[in-house]
Amino acid sequence: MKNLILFSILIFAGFFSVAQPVPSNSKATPETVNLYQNLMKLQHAGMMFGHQDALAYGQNWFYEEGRSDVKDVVGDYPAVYGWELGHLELGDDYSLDSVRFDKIQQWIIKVYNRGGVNTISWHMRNPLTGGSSWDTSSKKVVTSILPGGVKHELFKTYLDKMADFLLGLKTEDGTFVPVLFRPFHEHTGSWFWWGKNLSSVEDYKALWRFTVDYLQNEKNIHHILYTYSTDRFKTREDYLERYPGDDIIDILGFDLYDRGPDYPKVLENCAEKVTQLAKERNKIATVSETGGPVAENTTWWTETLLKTLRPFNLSYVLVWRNPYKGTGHGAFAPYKGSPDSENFIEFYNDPETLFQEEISKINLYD
Ligand code: BMA
Repeated sequence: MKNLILFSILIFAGFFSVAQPVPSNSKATPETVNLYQNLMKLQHAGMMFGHQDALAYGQNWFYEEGRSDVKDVVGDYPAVYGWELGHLELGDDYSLDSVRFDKIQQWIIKVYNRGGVNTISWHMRNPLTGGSSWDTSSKKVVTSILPGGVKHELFKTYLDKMADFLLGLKTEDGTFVPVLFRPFHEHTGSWFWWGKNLSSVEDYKALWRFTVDYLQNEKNIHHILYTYSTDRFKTREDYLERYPGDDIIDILGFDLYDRGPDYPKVLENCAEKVTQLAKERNKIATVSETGGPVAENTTWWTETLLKTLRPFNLSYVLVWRNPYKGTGHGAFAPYKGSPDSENFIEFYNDPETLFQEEISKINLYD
């Protein structure tokens, strides 16, 4: 039944849409254009589930080929896979979460081959101070990396490394694998060096515009959909304050974690605003990061997350990582034997949620 509804919507949308929306980059590869158009249609049919670092490690394992904590619980993979590229800019072999970059490339290609969706985040180090993404000791970082700034050349080397990584995402027949790219995220907060109180509105927008222009025009990279992703916000104006422009952004998202009783209300407000803004602009809408206290609130998946998001046309909701042995924070997705597993199975079985097996049948890249 679930699949029947899904296919009917996609076929109907395919036959009757007048002008198909296109990604912001007029040189986007055919697979990227197809992904964009199919994600647009799919967000009316259901909401994909995503998990950060899903294939790399889980609560109690690291690098076990074919494994995923979500799969251990429901027998199916997530539909969306998040990957973190922090420390790529240093020329390191490993991400800040200890995952090899060459393995991430292999997994991204594997996911593409089975019809899943890949999204990349980048907790880039502070190019001015040499500290981490969370080093907010200077308000001059963004200015310093823009053209004319003292760290501009250094920043370009960061982008060069990102470009090399992205250009390495190629299948055996030479097709570039489309990915969603979500840099400079959570900028309505002030915990990263690119955050609200750390840079001016103009500089933040200029940072985005330089980055996209450099990757597209200097590096000839055309297999990316760009995601603008705030943290919590109240109004449409708040959301759009630092929006760099419809001509470079494809996906409108926000990150919001459940850290207290106001979560459902705030989530509802953000989802309502973002889906509306995306609709007006012919763009895709997402909850680009979330996570709840699932160890204690064991019905969080259906009673909090799904109940709140069900009314909205969202492409996907991605939960953050399950750190190996709980280092740093607890697991945001279920894992074998986790107290929320039963509720997650209910979430999985709900017609609204989409996982790998369902989206494999559609072929988002065709
Ligand atoms: C944060 C935490 C950190 C991690 C970072 C980048 O939210 O999960 O442990 O290093 O994201 O993935």
